Amino acid sequence: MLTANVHDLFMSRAIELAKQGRGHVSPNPMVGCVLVHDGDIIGEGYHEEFGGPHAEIMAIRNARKDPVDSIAYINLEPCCITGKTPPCTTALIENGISEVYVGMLDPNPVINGKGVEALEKAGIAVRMGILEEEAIKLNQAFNKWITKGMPWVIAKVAQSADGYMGINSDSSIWLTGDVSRTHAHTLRSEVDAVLIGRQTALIDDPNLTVREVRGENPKRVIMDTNRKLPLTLNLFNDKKADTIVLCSDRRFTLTSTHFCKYLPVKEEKNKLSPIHALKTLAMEGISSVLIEGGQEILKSFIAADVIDQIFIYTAPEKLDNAGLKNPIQLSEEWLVIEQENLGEDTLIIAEKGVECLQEL
Ligand code: AOF
Ligand code: ZN
Repeated sequence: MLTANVHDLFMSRAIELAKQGRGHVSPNPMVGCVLVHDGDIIGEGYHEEFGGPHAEIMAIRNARKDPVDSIAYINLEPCCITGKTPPCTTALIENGISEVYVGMLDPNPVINGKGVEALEKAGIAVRMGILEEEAIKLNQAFNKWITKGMPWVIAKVAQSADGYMGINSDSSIWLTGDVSRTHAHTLRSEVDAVLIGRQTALIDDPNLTVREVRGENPKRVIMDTNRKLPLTLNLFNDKKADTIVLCSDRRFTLTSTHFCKYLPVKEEKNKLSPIHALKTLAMEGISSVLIEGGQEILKSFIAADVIDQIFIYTAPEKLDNAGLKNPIQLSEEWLVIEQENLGEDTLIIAEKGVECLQEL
């Protein structure tokens, strides 16, 4: 009989393996699987790419001996459906797995609990909720996307010590240091899409790619109601990642060109609706979005109450009565979950109250 602590250790390894799929599996969840026989790990695997084999199948394939009678540790309930791949429950049953330890139920409504049922029906003992909090956190984007049809939304802002994002909306100024820049690039590499407004696209002419760290480039999304942005912008020419332009559905229909995809979105008070914009992106398979500005976009997303997580990078210098105030106020509904120094800067990460599994 293994001690409880050992179960946590094996699950923790499954979660580490799962993380290796980051940037390659979305909008599928990140899943890892460890097979243990007589206290030894005999096989490991993870979901490596969207459409590819699931973690359980990889672990069975990679096993260095017959997996019969081994225990499987998986951060997500095994699937029992034929999606792009056959059900993992069948593979676990057919390979004689004796016990399955699961991090969290699959929130995917077509699976949710039915995977566990299928295993138990076949006489496999299932233990739920091992490192559940970590398992939920790891797949927070997938959990929201699959249950609500909305992506996980992160707002990122860089500000001066006195709370300004810049001098005015017609100019661009770099406030934070190198460590913050690297950190922000890691953040980019962890989301499916980065979203900016028309003004930021015009003034900064950004690439929105991942450069300071190794990682996948997210899709680039620009809100441009009237499709007026010049096609000379980097985002339309560098071919480094897909570019999506969200525009008004009153004037435009869905169009794809070789330089971008135009997606029509509902208007509300002459602006694109943040909620409809996010739903439209979710339908494109985008499960997480990083909003990188500017001020107008941040204001409209805050007003629509659609932000899940906020990253505030604060530089040590003041800007003394500049014109562009950071519109994000951390009111009491926000919980600061992390605070760290990044060189001379500080980073605060805040989240809305964490949802429990039942609410997903
Ligand atoms: C698992 N193990 O490693 C993953 C699971 O289209 P498919 O076949 O890739 O199935 C996608 C669904 O399977 C996905 O929405 C989620 O519910 C589950 N993901 N399940 O047993 C895995 N990635
Ligand atoms: Zn599966």
